[in-house]
Amino acid sequence: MKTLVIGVIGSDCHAVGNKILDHSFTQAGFNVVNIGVLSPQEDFINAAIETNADAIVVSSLYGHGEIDCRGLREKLNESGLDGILLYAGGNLVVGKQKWEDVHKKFKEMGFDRVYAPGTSPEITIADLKKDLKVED
Ligand code: B12
Repeated sequence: MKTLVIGVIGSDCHAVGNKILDHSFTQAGFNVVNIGVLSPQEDFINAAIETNADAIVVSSLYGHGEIDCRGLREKLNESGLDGILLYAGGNLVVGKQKWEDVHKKFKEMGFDRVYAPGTSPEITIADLKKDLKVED
């Protein structure tokens, strides 16, 4: 069974989507380690190390995702988690920035997949199965 660390990064307290993702990923057959809301980058890294995780799925809802996520890939690399699958989604930036620009920015920050607002968990589940080579 593949292990996912999920959580809401930074000073973000939006809790409902996190619960839904936890439920959806668990139902889809993943071992979910949910570090919850208000999670600093270090908590994602420590949880991934402690649980030997296969992927990290970061949520950001309150608009400060870019600041909160910047540097996470570099810190993962320094912690020996180089190459770990890293996704981000939610409402990653404030207001109405062009999605292509946001997507490009997060890809440049080292995220493997970046999801637009309103993306359903099913899409992420299909991508996780593909990227982690999970048989259906
Ligand atoms: C409820 C709510 C609150 C509550 C949160 C209570 C709680 N503890 O959960 C309170 C009142 C505390 C709050 C506060 C704030 N909020 Co608020 N809040 C909302 C609201 C109305 C609903 C959020 C919600 O629960 N949605 C339902 C769940 C199911 O949806 P979700 O959270 O979006 O999650 C789904 C998807 O995003 C997606 N998803 C999430 N993560 C990921 C990750 C991946 C990889 C993928 C693929 C998908 C994915 O899947 C989830 C499940 O379907 C939204 C507006 C809205 N209609 O969405 C604003 C909203 C999120 N809030 C917003 C803002 C700005 C704030 C504040 C900054 C306001 C302020 N100035 O104080 C603060 C921030 C507080 C903080 N430190 O976090 C903005 C964010 C704007 C942006 N990003 O551009 C929104 C969009 C409102 C708006 N239109 O302006 N908020």
